[in-house]
Amino acid sequence: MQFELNASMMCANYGHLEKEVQELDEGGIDSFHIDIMDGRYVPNFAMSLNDMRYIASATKKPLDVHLMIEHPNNRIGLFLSCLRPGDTIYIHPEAEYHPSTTLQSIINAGMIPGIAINPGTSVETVMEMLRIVRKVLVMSVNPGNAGQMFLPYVGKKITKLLSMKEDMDFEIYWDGACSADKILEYAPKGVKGFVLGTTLLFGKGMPYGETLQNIRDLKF
Ligand code: S6P
Ligand code: MG
Repeated sequence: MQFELNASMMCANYGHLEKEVQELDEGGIDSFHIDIMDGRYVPNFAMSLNDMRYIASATKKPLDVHLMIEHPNNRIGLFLSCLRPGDTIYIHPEAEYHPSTTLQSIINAGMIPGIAINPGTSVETVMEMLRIVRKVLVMSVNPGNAGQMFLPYVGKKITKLLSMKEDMDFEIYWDGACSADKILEYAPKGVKGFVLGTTLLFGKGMPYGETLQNIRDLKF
């Protein structure tokens, strides 16, 4: 079964960030998920530009930057300047007046454009943007914090997106409270990648490589 595992770096141990990145990299993580918050679009702050720059310098694996900020286009150059071609930027469409302009800036810079869809946002609301993006990050918790409970009503939206992804040419990623049973259920249906945080990867007292291998060894 082919699927990607992405590490939610806001859940990492910042006392040993170099070791965390190295262990995840060598343990077989596919990409590093970088949560950026502004305390306005969501009521929290998470990672900084410096964290992002450091991680980009410490690994050759891709970065997926999840912008939970108002009007990302006002600052998009700052984020783009920290990234390498082939990295991904997700924006929340409702945080921008002209989200398709922001997505075009991401494309023009050689990055992969994505949108993040909140639990309370319908597919219909973002329909036109599905034609522009290559990745759709489905939030299965409300944005702003790690360690929250899965919101089961999101399942129907994933089913709807799965039925559209071939025609509209995008891939689906899962963000929030991702557990082994969710990977077992949704990877075979076609969800391409899963963001792993406190539910499955961090703070378990187990080497990351072992956890990642256990996930890849799940019996589908
Ligand atoms: C939430 C953020 C997510 C979390 C991730 C943590 O605002 O976008 O990326 O960091 O969900 O995983 P978990 O397993 O603690 O929910
Ligand atoms: Mg995220």
